[in-house]
Amino acid sequence: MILMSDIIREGHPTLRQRAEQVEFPLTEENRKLAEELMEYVVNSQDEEMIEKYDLRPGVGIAAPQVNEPKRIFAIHFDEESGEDLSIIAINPKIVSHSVEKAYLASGEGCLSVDRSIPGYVPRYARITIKAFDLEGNEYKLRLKGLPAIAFQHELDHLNGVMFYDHINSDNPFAEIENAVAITRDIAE
Ligand code: 4LI
Ligand code: NI
Repeated sequence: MILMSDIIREGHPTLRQRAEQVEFPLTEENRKLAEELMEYVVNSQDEEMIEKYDLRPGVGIAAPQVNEPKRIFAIHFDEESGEDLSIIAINPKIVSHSVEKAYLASGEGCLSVDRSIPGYVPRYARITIKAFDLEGNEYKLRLKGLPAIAFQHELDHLNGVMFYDHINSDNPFAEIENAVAITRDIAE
């Protein structure tokens, strides 16, 4: 299983690389990687597992964060979160997006970033995505709200982009044109 000690932190060059496309059928290694990414996010939202393994909670994690520069990530929102999304995304892409933007009013956090970096991270409010599952079947989804934010955050990791690259360096809390604030807490 993936532990915090397996997660690389900002400054590691893999986080700045463009990750490689994954081929199908999946190798045993890539299947295990994808499943372990999902296992991490599920465990990281479980009080007992957090305590036992000293996990940091997250809703998403991407393969480059465990030093595997491959185009795979997992996103999981517990049913209690009010969101309904649990996906392994392989070779994911955004096929269309809203003009409207959105940002988390509390800012974004990242398992690879051990400090709190204040500021608004502008994202698309709504996206239509395509990705492949473990079996190599392509699927299409429309996402909004927190799932849309998380998807864009994780897709950035596959392109060597960190969330703070998007923060306005002159004024981290500058108003974002045409954007809605997302104020609801993820863990509630
Ligand atoms: C416990 C159990 C306040 C501060 C509010 C915690 C279950 C920040 C928000 C969680 C913030 C769960 C999260 C992300 C933020 C902040 C990610 C807690 C896990 C909140 C997820 C990828 C950005 C996603 C909303 C600096 C590791 N996650 N909070 N951002 N939660 N979590 N991101 N922002 N301010 N990061 O971090 O998984 S997109 Cl679910
Ligand atoms: Ni991250």
